[in-house]
Amino acid sequence: MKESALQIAHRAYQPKMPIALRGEVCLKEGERTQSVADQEAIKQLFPDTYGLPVVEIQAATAQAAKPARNVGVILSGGQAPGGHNVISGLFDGLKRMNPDSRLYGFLGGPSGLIEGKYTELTADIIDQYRNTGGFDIIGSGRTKLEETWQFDKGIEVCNRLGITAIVIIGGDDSNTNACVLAEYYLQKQCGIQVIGCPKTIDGDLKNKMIETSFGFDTACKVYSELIGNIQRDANSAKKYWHFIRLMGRSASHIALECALQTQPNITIISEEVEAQKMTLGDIVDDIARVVAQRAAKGLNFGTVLVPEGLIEFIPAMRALIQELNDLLADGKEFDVNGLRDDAKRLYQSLPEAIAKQLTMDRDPHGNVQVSLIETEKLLIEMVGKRLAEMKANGEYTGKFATQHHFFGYEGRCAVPSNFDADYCYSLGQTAAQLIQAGKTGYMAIVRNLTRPAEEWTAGGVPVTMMMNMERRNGKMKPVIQKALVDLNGKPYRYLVAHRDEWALSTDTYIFPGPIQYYGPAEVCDQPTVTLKLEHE
Ligand code: FBP
Repeated sequence: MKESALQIAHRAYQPKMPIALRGEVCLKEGERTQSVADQEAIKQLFPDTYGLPVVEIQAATAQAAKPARNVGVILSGGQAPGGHNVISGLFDGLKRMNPDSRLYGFLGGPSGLIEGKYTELTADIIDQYRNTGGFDIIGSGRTKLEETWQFDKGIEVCNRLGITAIVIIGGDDSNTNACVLAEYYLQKQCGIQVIGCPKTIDGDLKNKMIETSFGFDTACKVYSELIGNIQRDANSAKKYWHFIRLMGRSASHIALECALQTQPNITIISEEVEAQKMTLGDIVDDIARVVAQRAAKGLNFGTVLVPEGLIEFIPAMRALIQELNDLLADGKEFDVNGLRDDAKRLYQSLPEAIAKQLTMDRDPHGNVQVSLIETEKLLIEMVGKRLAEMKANGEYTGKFATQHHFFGYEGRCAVPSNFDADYCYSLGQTAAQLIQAGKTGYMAIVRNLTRPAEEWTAGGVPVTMMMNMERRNGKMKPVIQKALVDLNGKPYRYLVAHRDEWALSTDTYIFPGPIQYYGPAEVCDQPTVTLKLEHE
């Protein structure tokens, strides 16, 4: 197989690790914990994994020899840069504890466990994938692990391979399922531990204990490079408004981070739209106003960042989507007459393409597939109409030529930034230590991430601590609480403080350029602006 120069050179990159993970370790246990909400309900559902303490890994003096362990690993959900480094960190951590330990990768996501499809990950295989993007070492999938028969199949497969621990690398839903699995295996006393790792480019798996999910850093840097390039083009040709939709599912963390990195003219934040109870018409009016103001200064160009989940945050649209979710639950056929009157009216008022996109198949977790809804085109169409009205009233005299973009898949498998390469490798090593310590129902965590890697801290957080009850597929379910953009947080407040200046200016664009892997730390090892504003 032919490889790029970076691929070859980068295999030798040695991820930086916290000091605590470099030698012998011991675990320090904190106080017992409780879930972020709905404590009684979560406790009843997770009697054996509820209330466990947070644990921190600390350096220790030489320890007794460790037994060899057979461990299985699963990549779950959408790709995120750094997944291969979680696996190589886990592999190195297990082998360091006992060279006879073995790591099995389940193929194609959680379904690999149920169907018994696996491969043994040997040193040769791992070495091919060190510091690379993608999840192709074993593949990923979105099968939901939630049924007892699936859990029992998992026991059969693990027993066959002598596996006594499974690491699930996934987002909030996959880690919720990891905890359900951990609880079931504990109750069955089948001797299989389950550990999670916080993955998702969306950045919405973060809380008091998890500073950021892996992949967010690289994905935002890739998108910001592209946005910066587009801004240079816009500044040069001065003839297009670029509407750029950014992945991220419900939360606007990616749009916000990219805005902080590139300073576009307009950034929509879904959480703000919801808080201000804005309608689609209000959003369109706001954009049209800035387009007209720039046109009055002779600037018929600009950039607009649109978070992919926007549509769900417009209150009337959210109610419609909720009704559609319930209507479509369990694969039911869609019938518009099943909607209540106001939802039906709104549905019928939408452009046909968007209405159709809203009724497409849900993902296995019952979520609407927002990446398939072309909100940027909807906005271009509606802003165009609004500007035509303004022109007729003499309120606007410019030209509105547009380009639309959707950045999502471009960033999910990029070569991980040094930050993600280091962070993920440390997460994998942490997972190995949690397994060795006999923990289950925990997620591996690495914190203090705005500091140099040697000062990071590592440990585990019980998954039940992050849970609350939410309505999914028409039923109340225990799930890890999703983190949306905090409207009192520093990253959002920074945007608000600069938004008017960025809207009308010609010289505030920032051009971040491509991710750098070699060179000075201030160029290569920087965390996201969001992390810096939140934690420094
Ligand atoms: P995860 O939540 O599984 O990490 O996936 C993130 C994501 O990239 C979202 O940003 C996007 O909406 C979705 O996956 C797209 O899903 P798919 O890969 O199935 O097209």
